[in-house]
Amino acid sequence: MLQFDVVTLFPKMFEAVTNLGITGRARKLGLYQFIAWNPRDFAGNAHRSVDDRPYGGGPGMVMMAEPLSCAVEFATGRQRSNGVQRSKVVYLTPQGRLLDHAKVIELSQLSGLVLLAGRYEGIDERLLQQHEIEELSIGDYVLSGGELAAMVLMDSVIRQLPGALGDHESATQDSFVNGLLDCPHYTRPDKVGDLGVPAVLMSGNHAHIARWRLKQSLGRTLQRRPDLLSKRGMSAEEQLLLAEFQDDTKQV
Ligand code: 6GU
Repeated sequence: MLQFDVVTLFPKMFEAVTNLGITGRARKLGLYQFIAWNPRDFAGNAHRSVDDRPYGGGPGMVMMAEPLSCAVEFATGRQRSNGVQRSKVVYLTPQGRLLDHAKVIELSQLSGLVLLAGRYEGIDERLLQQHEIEELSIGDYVLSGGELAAMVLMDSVIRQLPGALGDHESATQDSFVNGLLDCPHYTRPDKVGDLGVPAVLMSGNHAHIARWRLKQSLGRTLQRRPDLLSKRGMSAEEQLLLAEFQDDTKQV
């Protein structure tokens, strides 16, 4: 079972992930365990403060190394006594490497993750020097704290755990699994206003349907995320399908 220990000033925020939906069900099935550690409980001073003004001046506050360090050590200690040989510690920060599907798969294969969610302007750099910590970001924009980023990471990792998804939620057809964006989807009724459903999806011909879906995936990826397509490359068959997609869309 994957162990998630999260160091956060707002443990309650994580109830959204741990109690609801696919990720809530996965926890109840025992696919992962979640524990939150509040650095305030490790603050040494009487006021239980966990932040202070930045050396050198400037706006905002910086999270102090000591309470965070204690919390991380308790978290890794707990994981060790629960059979985790080596916990990976991740600090969620806009300065980190971008989280992507490959990293999600890598993390889903570990047995212990300690997630550090910062608040304020950042954390004392010496914490990152004291511990082996991987810095990860979820995108090029700023959040008010690392909690939402940690929850994004948790959700994306948990859905990869064997048994997390039901048959009708298969992860193998998701976007990014084959390096492409997902194809368009349709369900009943067959008319929405004057909009119908592509005839091929009603044909019952599974080979044609699979071919159409791959063509749509290739076309959408070219239009919306050409960077993904150049990174991935295309087979001769796929190049043919993409040329067809461009022909199809020209006529509209
Ligand atoms: Cl990981 N943390 C914060 N505070 N903001 C972010 C982020 C993380 N990733 C993108 N923006």
